[in-house]
Amino acid sequence: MITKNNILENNTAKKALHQKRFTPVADTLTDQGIDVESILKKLDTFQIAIPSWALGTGGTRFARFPEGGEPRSLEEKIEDVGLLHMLNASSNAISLHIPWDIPKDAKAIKELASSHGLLFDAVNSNTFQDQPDAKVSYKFGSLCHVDKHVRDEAIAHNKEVIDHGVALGSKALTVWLADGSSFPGQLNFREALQRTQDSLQQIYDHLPADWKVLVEYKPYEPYFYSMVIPDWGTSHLLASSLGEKALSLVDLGHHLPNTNIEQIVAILMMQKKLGGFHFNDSKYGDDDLTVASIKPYQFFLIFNELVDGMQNTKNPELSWMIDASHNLKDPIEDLIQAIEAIKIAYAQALIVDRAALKKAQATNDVSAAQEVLQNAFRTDVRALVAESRMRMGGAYDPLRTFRENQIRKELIAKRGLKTVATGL
Ligand code: AOS
Ligand code: ZN
Ligand code: ZN
Ligand code: ZN
Repeated sequence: MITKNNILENNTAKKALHQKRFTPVADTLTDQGIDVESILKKLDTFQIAIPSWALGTGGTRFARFPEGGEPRSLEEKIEDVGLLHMLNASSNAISLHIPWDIPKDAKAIKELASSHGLLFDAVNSNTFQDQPDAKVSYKFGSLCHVDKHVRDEAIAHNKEVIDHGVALGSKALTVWLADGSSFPGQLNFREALQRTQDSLQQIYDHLPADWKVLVEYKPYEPYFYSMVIPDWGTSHLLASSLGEKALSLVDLGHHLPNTNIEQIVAILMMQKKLGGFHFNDSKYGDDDLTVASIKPYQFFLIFNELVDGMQNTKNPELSWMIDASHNLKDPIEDLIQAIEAIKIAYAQALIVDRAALKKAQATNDVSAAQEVLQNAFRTDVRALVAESRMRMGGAYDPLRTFRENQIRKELIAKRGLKTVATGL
């Protein structure tokens, strides 16, 4: 398997090539009055959590075409995230989904993760499937269910997930509810939301003092008439009524086409209620495609609001997580591309001339405002991202390194061709 030393040796070999790319962009930015060093420092420490369910090949409801060499256990998932982190120096955390990835021996799992330099970000509960030993069924909902027994089971599960998270050093619970209805009349909207709020309150009361609960929303799927938490407004309403530790989580694929997500980000940050992200991209719905593979400009505009919000609001620190499904690509390659896309958008948002933008806004100079944003978006910052990555010990070109070292081939040799990782 590839080592840190291999990466460093390769970086040294690429040094001249890198300088040729890095110097012109650094000079151009410096000429524009931008402090390149301070931008690099921000990139250096930026970390994005990898979900434990994204390391295997996903599928659609029609078929799944496994890549081979998928992690067969939580331990192997941690190894894969460790490998990713070694390559890109930007994914130092893992977001666990329970019960898909129950840490049987929390201490050992924590130690293994830390040997790879990894922490645990938000833990995710799962009340959208019936597990083999389930006492109740979530077919008609979980926290919103009409039957108190079912709600109690779902609440107890969420509390257990918090407990698992505590043992691992995690600091947040993400709740995504599949609860909803597929036909008019099936659910009383008001009562379903009220039951959900009451159930969430019980989960909230189980949170340790330094924890957060992140409430995800989604307009449709798996139900196709109504979802109990369909949009950011409902998520925000719940988070506000629950208390300070409750925040909204934005999954980029959980909006109807053309929704202005950047505005949602701005509003939630103004309210100090944005908790974090599930990064992915979407063309039609919850497609879970690679970050910025479809709408890179929108993604940049979202980061532009994030940077503005991080500088000018008191919004709490955000949880950055990927939530993607890899149907056609090698999951590790896809994650490498996702992290790269996130860092590019972040870097572009950091080089936005905020003073010029403010001035354009104050004088209603619409053309100038557009120029400011597009100047940043059209700057090729890849060499900046590479510079920061190499400073942090990552690879000059993680995807290339992954391929040249034939890592997937090695994983297949070790784990087999017909392995199936837990997840969707
Ligand atoms: C589902 O659509 C949501 O994006 C959730 O975050 C979900 O828990 C995750 O995708 C794992 O399936
Ligand atoms: Zn999500
Ligand atoms: Zn989703
Ligand atoms: Zn999604």
